[in-house]
Formats: sequence, C-alpha cells, structure tokens
Amino acid sequence: MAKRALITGVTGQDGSYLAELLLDQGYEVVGMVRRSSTVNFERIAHIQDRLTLVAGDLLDEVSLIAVLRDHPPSEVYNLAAQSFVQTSWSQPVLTGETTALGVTRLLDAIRTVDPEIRYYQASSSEMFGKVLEVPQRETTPFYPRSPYGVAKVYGHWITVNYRESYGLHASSGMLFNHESPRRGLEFVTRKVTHGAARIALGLDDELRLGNLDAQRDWGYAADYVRAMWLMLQQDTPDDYVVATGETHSVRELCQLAFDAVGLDWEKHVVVDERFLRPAEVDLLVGDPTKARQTLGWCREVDFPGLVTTMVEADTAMIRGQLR
Ligand code: NAP
Ligand code: F7E
Repeated sequence: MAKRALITGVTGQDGSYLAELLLDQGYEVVGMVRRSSTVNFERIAHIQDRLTLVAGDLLDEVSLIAVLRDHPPSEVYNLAAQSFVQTSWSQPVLTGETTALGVTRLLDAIRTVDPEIRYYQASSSEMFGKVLEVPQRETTPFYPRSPYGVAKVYGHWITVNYRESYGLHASSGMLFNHESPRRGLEFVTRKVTHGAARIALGLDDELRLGNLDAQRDWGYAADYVRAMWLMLQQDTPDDYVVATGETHSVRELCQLAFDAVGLDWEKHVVVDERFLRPAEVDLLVGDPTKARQTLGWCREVDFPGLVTTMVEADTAMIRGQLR
C-alpha cells in the first residue's frame, strides 16, 4: 500500500516542491487548502490531477481533525503559515494565530486522531534573529526580531513539547531562506530577479528596495524539501538546521541578478524607506553539519546558479505574458 502524506500549505512554494517529491516517491499526497474566493493553484496546476485536495484551515481545529480522520496519513508536513516577515508587523495577531497557535491545533489534532502519525514542523532561521552565535546551529539560542519570528519560536517549542509530552514522532526543520522561480513576488530574491527581468525587457526603469546590507544564507527550495522528507524517515525525531553555510548580502543579490541580464544594478536600484523593517535581522548563516551527517543531506544548487535560474525563469515568464 502506498504511504499517504498530508501537506498543509500545499499551494505555497515549498508545498508544491514537496508534493512533487512525495509523488515521485510513490506517496498518495493529500494537500490541505483553505477556502478563498478565487482559485490559487498556480504552483500545483501541473500535478493537480495527482493530488487529493481537501479543505481545511490552521485557524479551525475542527477542520484539521476532519482532514486527519477522512484521509488518515502516516506523515504530516506542516508548511502552512503567514510566512511574510514584513506583514507580521501589520498583522501580528493573525500571524500568531496561524504561525504559532496553528501548530498546536495541528499537533493536538494528531494526538487526538492518531499519535503514530509522523510530523514535520516548518521552523525558521528567523528564530535566531539578532544572532547570538555565528554560524547558527541547533543549539544556538533564539532571539527573534519580528512577530513572525516570535510565532515560529512558539511553533518550534510546542513541537518539541508535544514530542516530549506525548512521545510524538515530531521533528522541526530550522530552515534558512530558500528560494526558487515559485517564490512569492514580495520576497527579496524574487522581487529582484523579477524586477531585473522587467527592466531588461523595457517594462520598468527602477526597482525600489529596503535594506541592501542584510545578509542571508539563501538556498534552493527543491533542495530543502528533501531535508524535510529525510527527517521523517529517521527512527528518532529530532531538530535540524538546514542551510548552505554561506551568506550573501541583498547588494550581492542585486549585482548577480542584473549581471544576468547585462545591466548595472546601481543605475536601477533605489532605496525606499517603505521597505525598511521596524527591527531587522542583519546576518544569517547556518551550520548544516548535523543535517549532512545524520540525514546525508546536502544542497545541489549554489547561490549564483539559483539567482541566474530565477532571472531566466522570470524573463521567460514575462516574455510569455507579452506575447
Ligand atoms: P508560502 O509560499 O508563503 O506558503 C504558505 C502556505 O500556507 C500557502 O499555501 C498558504 O495558503 C498557506 N496558509 C496560510 N495561512 C493558512 C491557514 N490559516 N490555513 C491553512 N493554510 C494556510 O511559504 P513557503 O515559502 O512555501 O514556506 C513554507 C513554510 O516554511 C512556512 O511555514 C514558512 O513560514 C516556513 N519557512 C519558509 C522559509 C523560506 O525561506 N521559504 C524558511 C523557513 C521557514 P494560500 O495559498 O491560500 O495563501
Ligand atoms: O527578506 C531585505 C529584508 O522578505 C530578506 C521568509 O521565507 O525567510 C524569509 O524571510 C532580507 C531582509 O525574507 C527588501 O529587510 C531589502 O533583511 O526575502 P525576505 P526574510 O524576511 O528573510 C525566512 C527564513 C522565513 O522563515 C520567512 O518565512 O531582504 N530586503 N529590501 C527586502 N525584503 C523584501 N521582502 N523586500 C524588499 O524590498
């Protein structure tokens, strides 16, 4: 019998790549989607006929219990969240309800319906925030700098707590930033690659950004979903940092993206205060040693390769829209 996995957040960047990976592994994949007035299945349109899509919302525990009862999974990947850091200042309560308490609702639904289900929690490098150690590893203390980061710390610790309280096979992946052509347009990598492509095609002249000095450990999303799956294949649940071990600034990101279209980024990028944050995470760089040694995980795509691929994908997409 095929294993069945439930993915929350299947319509998101990571959900779409994880669904592809699990389908390739022979899983039956159930994707939880929340009700909206328009369909937003762009990222899963190419695999939609191979997925079972079910209605549910992290804000509503009744819906979570129903999904688990109606489609009993052996693995649950909780990728759903209000995931945009900037929005977490304007919607702090919603962010807490979804990204923090949503985790408790789902863990408790699992405990109620079938405590044998294996659980993956999408934790984040944003938990390290104003970093207390460089590079950041599993033992680095947390110092979140946004309502999103605070919510993720809660989600992380409630996952650890349900593992220790009820013996759940619950693991937490502390994933550093990971990107792809499917990244939302509001995140800085995609904003830059999409912006550079539009400028190169003569559709815009400038790109307005916030803090160009911020440094991130950026990897490729398809590499990172492999680590999620590997965590749930271990006999013992645990927590892992997933990162490349390299850091780059937003400035370097701009240079690479504009180089890819033969333009000088400094002639087009404008700093706009609207994109500065009330509190910033200045530097993130992870140490993926434990993931490499225990899971056998390593990244396949490097930063220049990632940026170039994203610029090419955006250029092709925009050209297609113009036709
Ligand atoms: P994303 O593209 O923003 O996707 C988020 C998903 O969550 C979407 O499918 C969204 O559904 C769903 N969602 C939001 N609120 C929900 C609710 N109340 N109930 C059910 N579903 C809800 O995020 P991502 O980049 O794929 O990230 C996946 C997870 O990893 C998130 O938890 C994120 O916080 C975490 N994370 C991401 C990174 C990264 O660099 N990408 C790094 C560390 C951790 P709609 O499509 O309906 O909006
Ligand atoms: O910002 C700076 C910004 O929004 C990266 C989420 O997936 O990764 C992501 O969170 C950096 C920040 O990602 C702009 O100030 C400059 O320092 O792409 P971002 P994020 O905040 O790091 C973590 C790991 C997650 O868990 C989150 O879910 O870039 N920056 N100018 C800008 N950022 C944006 N968005 N827009 C700008 O114009």
